[in-house]
Amino acid sequence: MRTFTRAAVAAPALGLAALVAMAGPAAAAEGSTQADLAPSPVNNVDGSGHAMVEISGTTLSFTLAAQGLLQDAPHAAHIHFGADARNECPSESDNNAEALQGETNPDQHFTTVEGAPAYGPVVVSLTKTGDTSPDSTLAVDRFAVGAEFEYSRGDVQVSEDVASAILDGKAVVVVHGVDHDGDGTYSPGERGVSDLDPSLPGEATDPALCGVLNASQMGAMPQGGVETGAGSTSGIENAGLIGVGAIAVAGGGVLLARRRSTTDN
Ligand SMILES: [Cu+2]
Repeated sequence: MRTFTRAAVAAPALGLAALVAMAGPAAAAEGSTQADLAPSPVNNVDGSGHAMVEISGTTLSFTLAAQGLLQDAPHAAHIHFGADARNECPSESDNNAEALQGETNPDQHFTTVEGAPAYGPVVVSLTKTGDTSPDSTLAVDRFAVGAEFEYSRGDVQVSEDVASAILDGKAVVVVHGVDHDGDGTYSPGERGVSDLDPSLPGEATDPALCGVLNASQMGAMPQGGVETGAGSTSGIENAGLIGVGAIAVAGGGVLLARRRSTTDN
């Protein structure tokens, strides 16, 4: 009888250990995902790109490459995800014919907000330095500058939900910044000011490239990376935009607020 009693006591203890063990691997999810980036609808970008994202637990590392973008201009880039989003890149039918705040000629311009039902809010800002949270959504002084770029970062901390979404193929990489009127710089022009932040031209925040992160095979080498030859030698125009970084945080707050409202549902 004594052994029976021990067994009865031991069983629940084992059960608890098993639960803890099961919680462990979930938090330590590992994997590699990649996305081929293609032009967003409507915005007439003739560019492409590639993103690779690796997850180890709640630590993320990434490489982002793009080409064919507006030269000498900063290009905000993020991982977007929304539990209520379609978890895909937007299509032309997502273009809202009704003008958003600051938007003119809405049928000719596809804005970041219009893509939100497809890809959701920002969950990671793919900055080159500093903060990588949604607070840095429009921190244009810390994103890559130029028509063509490639950069990598590690040690980006994300939530377990975001890590899972990425590994499940539900996260979307979006690179922003287009030159609708072809004047060689971000200007309000016919597009107007940004619906995310009226202190920025809409051209600075409209989506240029998009791609869904999908699981890649173990050990697969990244492919389709963009050659970084004639790198941008700018910095002058960029310097002028550094000042809007602080204001940009307010715009990030808008996206953050959107995120909260969607995730709380
Ligand atoms: Cu974005």
